[in-house]
Amino acid sequence: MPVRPALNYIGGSWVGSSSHATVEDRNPARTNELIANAAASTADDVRHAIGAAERAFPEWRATPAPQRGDIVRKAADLMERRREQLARLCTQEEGKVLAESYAEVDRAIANVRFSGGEGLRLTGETIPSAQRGTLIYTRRDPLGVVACVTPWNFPIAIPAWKIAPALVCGNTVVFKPASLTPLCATEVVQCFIDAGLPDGVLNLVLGSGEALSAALVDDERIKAISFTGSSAVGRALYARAAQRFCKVQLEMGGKNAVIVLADADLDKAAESVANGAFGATGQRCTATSRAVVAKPLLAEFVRLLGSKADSFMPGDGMTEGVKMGPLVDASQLEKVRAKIAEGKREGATLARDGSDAGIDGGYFVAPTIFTEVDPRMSVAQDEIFGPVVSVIAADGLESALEKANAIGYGLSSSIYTRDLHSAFRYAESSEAGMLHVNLPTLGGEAHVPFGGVKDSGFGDRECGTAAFDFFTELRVVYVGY
Ligand code: UN1
Repeated sequence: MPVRPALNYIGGSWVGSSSHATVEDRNPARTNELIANAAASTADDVRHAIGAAERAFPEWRATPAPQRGDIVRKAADLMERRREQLARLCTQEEGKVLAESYAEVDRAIANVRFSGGEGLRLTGETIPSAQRGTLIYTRRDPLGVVACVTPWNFPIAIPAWKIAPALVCGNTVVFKPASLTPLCATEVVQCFIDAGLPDGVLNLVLGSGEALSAALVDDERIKAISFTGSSAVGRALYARAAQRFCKVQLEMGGKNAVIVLADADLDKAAESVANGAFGATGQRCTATSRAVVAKPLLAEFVRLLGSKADSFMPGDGMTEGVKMGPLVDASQLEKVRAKIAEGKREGATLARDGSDAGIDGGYFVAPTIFTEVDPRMSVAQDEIFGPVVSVIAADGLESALEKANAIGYGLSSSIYTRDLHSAFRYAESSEAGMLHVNLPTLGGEAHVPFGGVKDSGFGDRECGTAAFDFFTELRVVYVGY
């Protein structure tokens, strides 16, 4: 198969990097398979993209919101028509199994369709004035040029759910996807182009964060940055953007716990932890990475979790029967293995060691389970972003809550119980942005706000109508009559 170029899209044209440099894009399940040579862009390319977006802004802003929404909705229809092609590309480029890729594409479609519809509902409010003969109303106006900076682990859905609301709100966009998934980004952009987006309204710049982030973050013309990635990068980005009061929205890491109380449906709880920990090879910020389990159930829980882990056969996500794809690249493989070694050194019991999956040709690990984990150990504190779960023992509800909360992150959490008091007590005290009762820590629905607290999230939520708060400026008009 000929190797495709992956190009930038600036001002309505597909173009290479101004430096002519490229980087190889390889299949993480078959590292000898070169998929594309992707543009390695420069700060100059970023500036060109911002310029194109700035020039396109007045006309796009003047386009009525329902018409902007129509174009975005057409992009969703095109994604639906290209569902299979997008899903296969996602598996080939990111590694997740095909069923997971289909689920991701479906989520992208739902998000984009929802955002398109919001073009009809970009409403403000009227507020009664304390003065006679005065009308007060609010407007939601676009910000200008905004940047969408996205990770490799949901290379279709996250770009879709940032770009679509940004556009419907009337902003023009510079999109900087993760350097590991340039073709998924290209195909998402193509859906928006083919839906009829005018030139310059959406621009794509491929390349590494190290090379491009300063040019994006420091440019006065960028009015907002929506970022998904690690907490360390998010923190640095926020500090820098704050220098010029640039609006930011940060979706960052997670270390999500499932609490399993003594009255839980144990099989359901173990299934939830297995799917949460090993699904998508643990490479999602809502993955389950801690199970905080009531002591009387502990032995049986670990046995059940182990047997469910056995069914997560690693391999090429294109292959029927494979349930867990590879890690995304060599550095993730090294990091996950190092974290497993660290857990052993700290004294946690390695009940199932997946650091060597015994498969050649890709970045494979297998499900890994630590037991007898102290909540202060690094395996219980640091985001690993691999199929590794730490089982922590708890005495009861309050001890479980304390252990689940004893962490810097706060994205998602869950409890398994049949007791109403425990469920609501959990809902009021879990330090996470997305809570689940008798459901996995994973995911989120397209039309529902998504995001975390503590080191996991900062700024307005993504998705749902919350995304429209982030991508607009609220203005107030006083009218005397
Ligand atoms: C999901 O887990 O279904 O980067 C979505 C991430 C999150 C999105 C996850 N921002 O993993």
